[in-house]
Amino acid sequence: KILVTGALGQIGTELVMKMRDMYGANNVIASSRSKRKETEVTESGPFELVDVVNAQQIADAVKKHNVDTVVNLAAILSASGEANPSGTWDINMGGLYNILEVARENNCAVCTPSSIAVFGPSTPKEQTPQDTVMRPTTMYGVTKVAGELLCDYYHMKFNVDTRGMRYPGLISNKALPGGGTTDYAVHIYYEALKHKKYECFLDKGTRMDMMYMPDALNAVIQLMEADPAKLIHRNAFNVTAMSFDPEGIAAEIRKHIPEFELTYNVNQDIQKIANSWPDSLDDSQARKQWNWNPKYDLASMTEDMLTELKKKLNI
Ligand code: VAH
Repeated sequence: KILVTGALGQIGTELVMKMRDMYGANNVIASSRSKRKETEVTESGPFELVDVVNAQQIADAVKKHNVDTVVNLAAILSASGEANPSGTWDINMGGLYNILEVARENNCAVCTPSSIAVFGPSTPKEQTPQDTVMRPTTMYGVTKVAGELLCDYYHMKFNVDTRGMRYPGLISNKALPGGGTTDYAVHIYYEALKHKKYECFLDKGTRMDMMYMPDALNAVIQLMEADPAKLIHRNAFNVTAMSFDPEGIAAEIRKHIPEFELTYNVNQDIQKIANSWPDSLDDSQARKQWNWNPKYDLASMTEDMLTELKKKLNI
């Protein structure tokens, strides 16, 4: 039985539905700290109110449903994290600590995504290696480095089966992301369809690694099902699918919407975060150790995003 925390977020919304298809609805317990409205996630299988800063709520859900695996998606992202660094520490680190303690006591495996946010200005930007300098300049990044180390520690010290991958920016057409530096690459598709123009908060030439959500979901499934004996980098696998800047995604959109116009209104705080991250990752260790192999590139993602969003927006 799998408990997903942060199940109403950008990743959770789609991961819960995919895992319920694969493993059976009753084997995937969705949880979130609040339930604002009924959705397919809350209605198509078990749902629990769990705030990861409350260890008892995690333990109660794990025991009630006989959980053996926790996928912890509860986190405050990079841009919004800078507006509330202490809350970001409490949820991202306090929550993860609680998850790991409950997992240790109840013999659960734990999958927690890390992020390219673990890297900072002193990290090599091109083909960023799997093992390299990690001096992040955001609280989110600090919690992701510390989170990788804490997960390694719980595996080494208590033999908790901890696994995780460093996600790049994730692009999806179901749930909107919240507070991410890379989220311009989601909003641009909505704006292109609604207004045929987008004012980008990051500057021309800001290249970052990105991934389409279907590939991100496969990464969780593949890593969780991988042979543990092969997992050398257990909690911290670099994974990526593509790398582009705002001009790159705009040019691809123009293949479908020729009159699409991209303008810039740079948010200096978010630009500073984006500038501190790599331009392209080396994800060869994930490919080697658990056969990571993304399916979507910028062209196929753009085709699918526009097709799906047209339906969703009734355009
Ligand atoms: C963010 N989308 O922008 C997240 C992710 C690497 C990016 O961590 O904060």
